[in-house]
Amino acid sequence: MKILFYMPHADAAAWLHDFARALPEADLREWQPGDTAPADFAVVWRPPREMLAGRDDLRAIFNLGAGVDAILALEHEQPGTLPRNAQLIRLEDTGMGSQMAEYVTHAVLRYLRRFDEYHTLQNERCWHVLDPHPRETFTVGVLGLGVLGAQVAQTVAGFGMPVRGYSRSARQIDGIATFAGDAQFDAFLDGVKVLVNLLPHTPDTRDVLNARTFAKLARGAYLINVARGGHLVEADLLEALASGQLAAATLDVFREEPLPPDHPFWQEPRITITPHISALTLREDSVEQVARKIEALMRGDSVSGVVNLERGY
Ligand code: NDP
Ligand code: OXD
Repeated sequence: MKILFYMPHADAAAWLHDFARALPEADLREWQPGDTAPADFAVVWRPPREMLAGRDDLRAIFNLGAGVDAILALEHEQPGTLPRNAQLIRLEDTGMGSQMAEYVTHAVLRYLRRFDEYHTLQNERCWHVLDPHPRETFTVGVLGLGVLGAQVAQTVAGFGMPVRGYSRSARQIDGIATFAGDAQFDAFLDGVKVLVNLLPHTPDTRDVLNARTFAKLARGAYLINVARGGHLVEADLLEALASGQLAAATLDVFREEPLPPDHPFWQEPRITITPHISALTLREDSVEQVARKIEALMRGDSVSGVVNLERGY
C-alpha cells in the first residue's frame, strides 16, 4: 500500500523510518508540492489544501493530532477539498492524555497553593503568608470529557478538589459530577473556581470562553485553556482579569500561533503562556497506533477515532 506523509517542522526522515519498521510492506513517501501520484493513505498534520484536494484514491487520512479543526477548515473554506471516500481518523491519546493531565494538574495546584502569587512576592523580596484557598470550594470544571478531558478530570480529582465535567452527551465517570448539553451548561459553570477547556474546536464550541461564561464562575476564578485559541474571546479575558472576575489564566493555545510579539497577553503578568506544548504528538506511540489502524483497514475491519464530519470532531 502507498502512504503519503506530511508534517511541517518534523523530522520526516525519522517518522518515515519508524513507519517503515511498523509497516514493512508499505511504500512510504513524504509529500512534496506537485505530488499527485497514487496513494492509499495520508498521514498528516496541518496539510495544505493542494495535498488533499481531488485525491479520490485515498482510503483514509490520519491526522497526527487529536484536533481535526485545521483539516476541517480546509473543507469549510472550500467545500469538496476532502476526498469523498476517505475516512478522517484522529489520534486517540497516544501519550497525550498523561501529558495533559500533568500540565493541567500543575496549573491547578499552582493556583490552589497560590504559587503564582508567591512568585510575584518573591520578585518584590516580600516575605508574606497568604490565606490558603479552601480545597473544598476550589471546584475544577473540565469542559470536554473525551479521551483527554476524562483523564484530566480523574487525575485532578485525585488531589481532593471537587471536579465537574461537561460534555455533549451524558457521561458517567467515578468521582466526577457530570453535566451534558446546552441545558446544563450554566449549572456546570455555577461557582467553578478553575475552568479547564478540553473541547474540540467546532462551530458549536467556538468562542465558548467568553464574558458570559466567565460571569457564571466563582469570583476570582482561573482559566486553563489547552484546547484551541478559537475557543477564547481574547478581549473578554482581558476585561475579566481587569474586573477581578478572573484572577489569572494559563494559556497553551492561541488564535494566532506563534503568539505575535506585540500581543497584549505577553504584557499581562496574570496570564501564563506556553507555546502549544501541553500534549505533544509522540512519534513512537503515534506511529504504532496509525500503523495498526492501517493494517485493520487493509483487512476490511473498522477502526476507532473516525471523525464525524457533521459534528466536527
Ligand atoms: P474527544 O473527541 O475525545 O473529546 C471531546 C469532548 O468534548 C467529548 O466529551 C465531547 O462530548 C465534548 N464536546 C464536543 N462538542 C461539544 C459541545 N458542543 N458541547 C459540549 N461538549 C462537547 O477529544 P480529545 O479529548 O481527544 O481532545 C480534545 C481537544 O484537545 C482536541 O480537539 C484538541 O483541540 C485539543 N488538544 C490540544 C492539544 C495541545 O497540545 N494543546 C493536544 C491535543 C489535543 P461527547 O463525549 O458527548 O462526544
Ligand atoms: C492536537 C494538538 O490536537 O497537538 O493533537 O493540538
